[in-house]
Amino acid sequence: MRALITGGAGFIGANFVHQTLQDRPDVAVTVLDKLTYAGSRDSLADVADRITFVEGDIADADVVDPLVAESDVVVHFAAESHNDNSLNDPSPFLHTNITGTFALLEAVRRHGTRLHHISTDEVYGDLELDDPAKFTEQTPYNPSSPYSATKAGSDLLVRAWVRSFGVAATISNCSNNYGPYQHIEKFIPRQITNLIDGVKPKLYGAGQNVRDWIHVRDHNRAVWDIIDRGRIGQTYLIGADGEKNNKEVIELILELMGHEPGDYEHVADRPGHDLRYAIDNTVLREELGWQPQFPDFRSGLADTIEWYRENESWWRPRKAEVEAKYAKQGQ
Ligand code: NAD
Ligand code: TDX
Repeated sequence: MRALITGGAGFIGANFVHQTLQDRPDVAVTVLDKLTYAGSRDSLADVADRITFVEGDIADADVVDPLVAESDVVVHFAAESHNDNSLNDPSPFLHTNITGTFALLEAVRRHGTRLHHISTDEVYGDLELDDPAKFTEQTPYNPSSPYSATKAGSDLLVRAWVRSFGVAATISNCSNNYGPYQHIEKFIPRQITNLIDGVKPKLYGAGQNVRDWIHVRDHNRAVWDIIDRGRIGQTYLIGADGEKNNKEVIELILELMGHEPGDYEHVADRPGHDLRYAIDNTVLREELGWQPQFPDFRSGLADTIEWYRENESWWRPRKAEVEAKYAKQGQ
């Protein structure tokens, strides 16, 4: 089987490439990645001789078409992925998330290639903190930010191409991932690398916002389960019952890195900041038999801290620029 992995030089995609090479020796891997600020060849350096790497834009039909033609499955991770960036400049989010997904859909339509589209629980908007409800596959779309609106748009394009043109696609909407190779603009690696630098972690607003954390390897195992056994046209929610508020996460990072739990600072809140995400994973568990292998957030976080300590050369070149951008935003 030949798999075309878009966004394979990003956080989740790079982990997916590593896991696929480890667990699926029958799969030949091609990565298509534009190498934006978020992508890094370094994330694939140790497997460079085992994959085909193509630097290019998913919105460029001339690049995409021959790659899709020679593939059995397209696993579509490529996206602009950071909410804060989408508030500063939504334009690349429309280009990659909407126009890029459209270009891939047209290519899989032409060549009859199977597509799995990676999306986010943020398409459902947010839940109240005291609401016992969780998102299900039936929750209506209600995105809040330019990022989540463009992801919602891309999901709806996929659904329309399945219904209108019979494209063989599935969609998954996952909660917040953590683990190695995550860009240091994101919440958890930003705080870990701040502490390594002797800087206090930064909590947006009061820090009561809840995210439903899942280890990246558990997300990616679910993606293979869906490619192997998912029903065409179906949406699957991926989550590991990992709800925590941001203050709890910062306190745990502080504790695991040997600091006092209160040793962080409050910074400006994110405009339109979603309150709570929570995934009901019943369909994934019952239909596909998926179970998380890393359900213990504390030990997964400790391993992640260790990874950033041991791989400073991977993140160090980006740190000053990321923090300068946040400083301008009062964050
Ligand atoms: P990331 O920002 O770390 O990586 C994105 C990758 O896509 C980068 O390598 C970048 O170079 C590449 N890319 C961007 N624009 C491109 C283009 N036009 N053409 C080709 N490549 C392009 O993102 P991530 O956190 O790994 O997220 C991957 C996917 O998972 C995204 O679709 C995101 O919406 C989804 N997702 C992420 C999370 C999370 O917690 N990070 C949770 C749920 C869903
Ligand atoms: O310094 C920070 N301090 C802080 O309190 C940063 C960077 C974030 N936060 C808060 C904002 C969020 O409530 O932490 C939470 C997590 O923030 P992000 O890492 O930016 O993630 P989020 O906005 O929840 O979106 C993530 O999960 C869903 C991914 O970036 C998306 O790609 C995915 O779709």
